[in-house]
Amino acid sequence: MRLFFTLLCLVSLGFAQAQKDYLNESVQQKSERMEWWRDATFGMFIHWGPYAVPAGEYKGKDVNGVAEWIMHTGNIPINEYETYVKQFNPTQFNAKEWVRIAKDAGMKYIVITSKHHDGFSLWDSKVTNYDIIDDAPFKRDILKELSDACNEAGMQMCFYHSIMDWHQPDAESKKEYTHQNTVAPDFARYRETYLKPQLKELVEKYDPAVLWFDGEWIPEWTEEQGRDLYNYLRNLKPNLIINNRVGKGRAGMQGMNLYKNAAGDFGTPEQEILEGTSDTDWESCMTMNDSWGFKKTDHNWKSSELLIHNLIDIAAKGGNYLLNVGPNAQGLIPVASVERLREMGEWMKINQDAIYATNSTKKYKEGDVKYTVSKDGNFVYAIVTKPVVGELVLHNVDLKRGSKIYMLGVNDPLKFKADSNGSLHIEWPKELPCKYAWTLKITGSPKF
Ligand code: FHN
Repeated sequence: MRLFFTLLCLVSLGFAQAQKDYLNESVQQKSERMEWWRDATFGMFIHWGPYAVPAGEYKGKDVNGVAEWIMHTGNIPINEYETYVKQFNPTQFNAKEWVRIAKDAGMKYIVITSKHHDGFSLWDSKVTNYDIIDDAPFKRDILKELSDACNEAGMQMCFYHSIMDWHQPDAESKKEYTHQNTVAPDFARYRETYLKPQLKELVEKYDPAVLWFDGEWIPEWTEEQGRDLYNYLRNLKPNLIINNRVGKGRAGMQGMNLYKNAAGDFGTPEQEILEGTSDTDWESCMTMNDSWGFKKTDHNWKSSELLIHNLIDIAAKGGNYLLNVGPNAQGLIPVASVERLREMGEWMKINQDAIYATNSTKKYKEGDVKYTVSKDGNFVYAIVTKPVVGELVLHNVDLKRGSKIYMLGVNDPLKFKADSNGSLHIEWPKELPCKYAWTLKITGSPKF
């Protein structure tokens, strides 16, 4: 008997020791864990699943809103939505090609929907058959192929995962999304026997760098459950990064924390960019057209110039840019997206030093110029977003005496004069190395 209790104590002690509290880690510890993410600045968001089959159309009519919500906005019963699952066979899917497109665009990480609100799993899950191997004709593990391609290319693999689940009977009481009149569900059972086991699978099988939660707004979910889930996942993988939608702390689409110790590592502005800089890490997620999931009638594409200017604005404010693509039911990223990403990559090849691994500065904007600062503090990057005629005057930079000013992509230094106030009068070059925006590399420091 004594031996039994001794063993029981040892086991429970061991378990207790394993459950470390990561909610109160030091600033230094968080900085070390977040460093690659902060340096990366630019990532690809991928919304993909059976909703790519209807692609925004139901019973011959265009369904209003984003395509990945069609089950709800189209009022589609579960058994009818499952017919799209039976048709989801993206035979042209090529993970290496998707990763190449992202890498060539200058993106450093990919966040793909492992499970969106419709509850369908894009990997071979042992927790359910409602997944790409068991219930769809495709029978290939999409997340494994994409993870392997990311690892091969040095790209960070990350997963979006919805807490809300329109397919699991226990997952929501109001049934406003699944139109099911079933008995009162057991949300705790869904959380403990479905949600958490699936997340454990994802962490242990694919080793994601980030878990990007969503669908946390349902009444069944609480900040307390979010804090528990955050710790649970960090105990599975201590250097995992998790967004602030793991709890209830985000302020709607503005995305930043409503209160100081909200669970999660970064804020998540959606379809918008913060007004200014923030002491909290943040990442703006945005679509290239209007829909996250592929929508055949959505041709409202943002220009490459606007996408590049968004990236510059976000980097100057110290954030990350998570730019979305919605692949179609054949497994192809829309041509309009690929074309814009190619142009962004051309720009990044010349100007990336002003975007990656930079810090923001208090006065990050001066007219049509956005500023970033190199991590070592030696250089100021002045990114000019409008063409200049004649000379450009910069007031916000302390130039290191005797140093030169270069435009990234141009070999020879630019001609300039510093006036008695230290303002720099820079002669604009005739030949420009790229379109849409141009970076001046200045040895010195920001005045503000
Ligand atoms: O409902 C989702 C939506 O489908 C999409 O996934 C966006 C992107 O993060 N998040 C939610 C809307 O806020």
